[in-house]
Amino acid sequence: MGSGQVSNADQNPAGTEPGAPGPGAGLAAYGLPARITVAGLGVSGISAARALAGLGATVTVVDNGDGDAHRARAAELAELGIEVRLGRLADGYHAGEVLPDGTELVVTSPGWQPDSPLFKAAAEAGVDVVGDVEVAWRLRGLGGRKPAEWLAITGTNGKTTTTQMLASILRAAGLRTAAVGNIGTPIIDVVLGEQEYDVLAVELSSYQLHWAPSLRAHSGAVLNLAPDHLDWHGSMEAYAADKGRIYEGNTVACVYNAADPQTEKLVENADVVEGCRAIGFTLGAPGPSMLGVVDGILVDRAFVENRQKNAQELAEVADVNPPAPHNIANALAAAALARAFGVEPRAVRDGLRDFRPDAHRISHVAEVGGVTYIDDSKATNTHAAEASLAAYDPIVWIAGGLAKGATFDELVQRSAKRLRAAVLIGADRALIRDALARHAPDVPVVDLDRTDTEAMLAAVREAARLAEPGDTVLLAPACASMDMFANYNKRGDAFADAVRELGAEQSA
Ligand code: UMA
Repeated sequence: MGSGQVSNADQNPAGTEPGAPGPGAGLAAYGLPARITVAGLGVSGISAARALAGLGATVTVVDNGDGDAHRARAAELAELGIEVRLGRLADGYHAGEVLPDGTELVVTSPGWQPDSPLFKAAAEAGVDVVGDVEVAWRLRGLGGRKPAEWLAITGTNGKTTTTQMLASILRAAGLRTAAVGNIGTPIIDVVLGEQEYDVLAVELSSYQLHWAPSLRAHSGAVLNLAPDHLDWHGSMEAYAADKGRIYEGNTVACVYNAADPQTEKLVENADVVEGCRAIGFTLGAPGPSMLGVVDGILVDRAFVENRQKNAQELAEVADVNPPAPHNIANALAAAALARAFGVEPRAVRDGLRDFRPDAHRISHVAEVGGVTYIDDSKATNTHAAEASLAAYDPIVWIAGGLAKGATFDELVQRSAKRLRAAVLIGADRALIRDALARHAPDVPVVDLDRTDTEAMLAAVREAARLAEPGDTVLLAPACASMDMFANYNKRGDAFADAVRELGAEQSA
């Protein structure tokens, strides 16, 4: 881990308060110019456009979409004096391909690929591109109020759960906090909102980190690293490098996963503030400067006096909801960040006890005919699917969807012995079928050649036919859902509906 005082004063005048100027004093005081183009009219673009226009910027929003929803949003922004360019322009280009005249900064939504034509045009014009997280970081402390600290979380899997656990712990400690960022609440809205916070639990995607060059969190955590979003980043190295940005300028703790050496390497490569510590978490007994598990107890050997000899009990494994191995790791990471912020052990326990996981994350749907049905629709990549496949045995596995460039050999190899059977759905199911044929040739496979929404009911019926009492039917698709559903929530809902229908049929 490199050390040295990280100065962000040049890039982040908002962080240089006291005495930071109020909104009327102009955006320049916050490192933001007057004419800004916002790329994307989704959740983050709308938030950025409203905020920047509210602070006096001349804002143009560009978006390649042109549907009814886009037009309705554009009409709302137009009332605020914001120009919105949608769909195809008169010259044949899409709105999102053309840099509006006079643009001094592009604020992009996270989903836009780094090689988008708009960014090429910006580079040619010498115009910077940043994301909404960067804007939020520059604007924190607006009006001279004390900025909340940021405890930041990223990783391929578990970041939303960990962020929610962290917020729950911080609340249990009596702190004013919110879970923000990739989790769905645009961070600009919280930073500029009326409510004041002591500390924010910030979920950051690799996309958001890519576009947030001056972010300097109090403490950061990378939960794990596995290939994902490689089509966006171009390579695993680029993806890891963007994830590693979360550690830049940390002041108290860089939290890494001792079971995933890549995360520790990212800490070693980070440039942090003098005195910032590397803190590991492990499912085994922790060494000094680590959190871990001993005899069913979550213990802290990092934020205790005389850590060579002492350990502090934080909570029991049974306090973690659900107490599956990957989720205990999430809890340890959340606890590490909270402890780095000075939270007492009792609040860690209370916060973990209070936490309830979201739907579609290894959620128990029903038991029908002695078979348990589990919905892990949120398992949109192989790494997440592997974690849930590790928690059950024997399994009838429902998988498939959009592979996003992934391969399935390792997942199938590691999980094969737990599989009773597999039922495949979705556009890229052949990739999973081929991996099963290579590494689990004895596992019966039903390849449902369908991508319609009703296919889920057919998949559940097939799974029920293949399952024996005591088995688990597990929806852990290892793929994105958009080939068949609006999002993973809808896919999980379809699964739960199908299981209920099956239950009704069987009890009729
Ligand atoms: N668009 C274009 N051209 C492009 C790409 C997109 O015009 O080349 C337009 C689309 O028509 C659309 C808008 O841009 O109108 C969408 O922008 P976006 O995809 O960045 O989505 P937002 O609605 O702004 O939501 C984003 C995050 N989305 C992504 O990162 C893809 C949300 O994370 C996040 O909750 C939200 O900001 C608030 O911070 C979602 C996600 O899937 C949950 N994240 C990925 C993940 O968790 O794996 C990274």
